[in-house]
Amino acid sequence: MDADRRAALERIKAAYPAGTLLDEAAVPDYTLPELLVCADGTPVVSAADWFARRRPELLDLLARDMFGRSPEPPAALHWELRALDADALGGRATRKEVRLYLTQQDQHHIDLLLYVPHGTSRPPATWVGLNYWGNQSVVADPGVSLYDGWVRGMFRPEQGAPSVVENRATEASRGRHAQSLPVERLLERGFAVATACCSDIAPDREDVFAQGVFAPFVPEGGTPPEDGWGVLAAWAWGMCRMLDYLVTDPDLDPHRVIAHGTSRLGKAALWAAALDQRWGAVSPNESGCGGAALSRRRFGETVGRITATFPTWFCRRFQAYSGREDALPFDQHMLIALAAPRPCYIASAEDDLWSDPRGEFLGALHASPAWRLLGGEGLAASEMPAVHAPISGALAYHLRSGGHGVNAWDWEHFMDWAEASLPGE
Ligand code: GTR
Repeated sequence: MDADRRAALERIKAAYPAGTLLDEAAVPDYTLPELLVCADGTPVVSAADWFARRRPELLDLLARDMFGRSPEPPAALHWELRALDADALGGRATRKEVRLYLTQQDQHHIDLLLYVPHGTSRPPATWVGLNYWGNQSVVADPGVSLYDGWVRGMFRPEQGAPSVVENRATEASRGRHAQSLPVERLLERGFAVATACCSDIAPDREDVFAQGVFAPFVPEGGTPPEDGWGVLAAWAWGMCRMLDYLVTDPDLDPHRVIAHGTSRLGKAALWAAALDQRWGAVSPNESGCGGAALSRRRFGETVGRITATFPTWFCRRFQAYSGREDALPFDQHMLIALAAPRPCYIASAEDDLWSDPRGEFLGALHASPAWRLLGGEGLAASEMPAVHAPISGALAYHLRSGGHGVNAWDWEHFMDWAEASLPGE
């Protein structure tokens, strides 16, 4: 490591809260719970064992102690096509705005935006990612309805007209966050893309349990039970409701729908793929603590830190593991393994120490036995790769240069991987 890089790393580390573990040498010894041994001690030796016993057991543990238990899909789910433009984006795609009603009385709905590219030889694969600032924020298309619900304020001051004023998106927000879900580039490469605002499912704020999908599904309108779903589980569940619609749309290939998300939305994407095996693939980017990074390493963001800062994200039982990571009956390699044998791309960024890039890599590595058990291949390397040297395959990993976020370099690799690893004709 040269002197400039060393100095840059020191600056990055100094910006994190005091007491954050940021040195590899300080990572404590730990033993991961066995992926392929059932709770009763019997080994998991076949795909049948995995699907009948181990997978449901892990899903239950992760629901009980971490994400919280979600309701069954609502029987009353129905939808309405509210707008259709077969000539969107200069004739390159068909745009649909679909309202998903979760209850018969329309107590709550999710507004889904879908683009389908023109000129593909067969129904396309679809990327699905939630957004923070409304559907109009990911694409500069004046035909998209401006989101009128609550959105987060901006973290950083923006150039030009503000895209959020008093927690409402403005016209200036159109296309401002296109890098997070690059609709036009995805269409250009022949993918369909669907999005919804995460606030439509559950706004990321303290009083969330009286809002969003919690309102109709947590009857008392109060705090969910100790093992009841948190915000990440609600987002994951909401993504699965989007999938309920997407698998019925004749313009799309129902077997090639990819759950994507960066950071907190990446944690939710992983849980969505775990909950629902209809997802064809999953792409969690910089999902960090509570996502792909091993909790027992305690590197960067820890269970204690995340549950204190974001008490609504997980179920309340997860808080009991603050500082007690070794007592967790699982670790995050097990969450990743629940995606097996489907394609899964774990991605990290070199300077994003808070998300623990090595912990994310090790999560993928230790999930590999599930892919091998199910007839596929695990991660094709056992050492952390260099920056910008992706490990390709059904279970893929990359480390990008730079900090937290998602950029065009990430996306080109995600798309290459999707083309190579989703089922062919
Ligand atoms: C951070 C949080 C991370 C990650 C990130 C994000 O504040 O500590 O776990 O979710 O936010 O979503 O950008």
